[in-house]
Order: sequence, then structure tokens, then C-alpha cells
Amino acid sequence: MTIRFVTSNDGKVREAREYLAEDVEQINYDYTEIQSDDLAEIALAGAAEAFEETGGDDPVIVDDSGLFVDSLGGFPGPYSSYVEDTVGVERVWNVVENEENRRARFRCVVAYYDGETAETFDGAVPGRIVAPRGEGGFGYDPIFEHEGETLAEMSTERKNAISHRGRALAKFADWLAQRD
Ligand code: ITT
Repeated sequence: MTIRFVTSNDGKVREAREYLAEDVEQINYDYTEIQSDDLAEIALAGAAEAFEETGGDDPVIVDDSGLFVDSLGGFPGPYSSYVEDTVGVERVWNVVENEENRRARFRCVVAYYDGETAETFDGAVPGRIVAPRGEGGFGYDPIFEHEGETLAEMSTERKNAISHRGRALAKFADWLAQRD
């Protein structure tokens, strides 16, 4: 079975390919991100739209994820992509730098839709915001530290073993295996 991963983010696809046994085809369709603070709602709406838009032959997944900083009331959260593009990762670090509490978490929701079945799988990883370190990963990885390492300092395999996306993909893979 081929799964169509509808995303413009190559980093997400790299991690899914490393994790899933199925073929993962990247589809660069820009689905509508509805305004909501619920990642699952955003991802499910995106998956339904993307399934219709891609012709409805193969199941699709979309991934909606974000960085939630405790001292900023969960910001940037569902707006992480917009904030990365406008403010930039380095300046998110500058905002959090002087906070006493630098705790944060990444959250990820993978939504699956095949025309009949809609399902979501979520994952989270706790960590703290630090000065940028590391060359790997993507997005906010250089400023997010988990157990002494930033996600940008980890291999894709190691990141998948502990990350929000890895946890969501693990639930998705188990669910897929049970359906076969
Ligand atoms: P698509 O919507 O096309 O999938 P996107 O990158 O815009 O791509 P999101 O809307 O889910 O994806 O936004 C997620 C934001 O959070 C974006 O700025 C990512 O770079 C960042 N992000 C998500 N997962 C991440 C991870 O594992 N490590 C670092 N940053 C991550």
C-alpha cells in the first residue's frame, strides 16, 4: 500500500519514511489550515480536503504539529509555522532566553483518511528551549533540548525514538498493522 503524505515539509516526510513499512509518497498540495487551536481538528480537515483533491485513490495522511512554550502560554502552538517564517527560530530563543521557566513541548497529530475511515494519532515530547545547537533536523529542532541534546543534534532514528512525530507515527503504524 502507498500512503500519500500531504505536506510541503521534507523533514516530516524523511521521518515518516524512516518509520513506516509502507511506501510514502510526498504530495505537495497546500491544504487549507483552518483556524483552530486544536491540532487534531486542523489535521482532520486537511486530510479530508487533500484526499478529495488528490483523486481519492490512495489513503492520505497530514501532520499538524507545533511548539508549545509554557512561559508564553503555549505560544506559538498552532501558529508555529507562521512564527517560524516571520519571526524565525533564533528570535523565538531570544524571547524565551530571559524567562526563568524555559519548559516547552512539541506536539504532533497525524490524521489519516481513506474516504471511509478517519483517524488521528498524537504524540508529544517534553523539553526546554536553549540557544541553537546542531545541524540536523528542521524547524525549531536547534532550540529544543530533550535529555541534554537538541533535536538537531540527534540522528533521524534517535529523534524518531523520542519525538512527538515518532510517537504519533508509532501509534499509526500499530493501527495500520492491526487492520491488515
Ligand atoms: P505542512 O503544513 O505543509 O505539513 P509545515 O512545516 O507548515 O508543513 P505545520 O503547519 O504542522 O507544518 O507547522 C509546524 C511548524 O512546527 C513548522 O514551523 C515546523 O518547522 C515546526 N515543526 C514541526 N515539527 C517539528 C519538528 O519535529 N522539529 C522542529 N520543528 C518542527
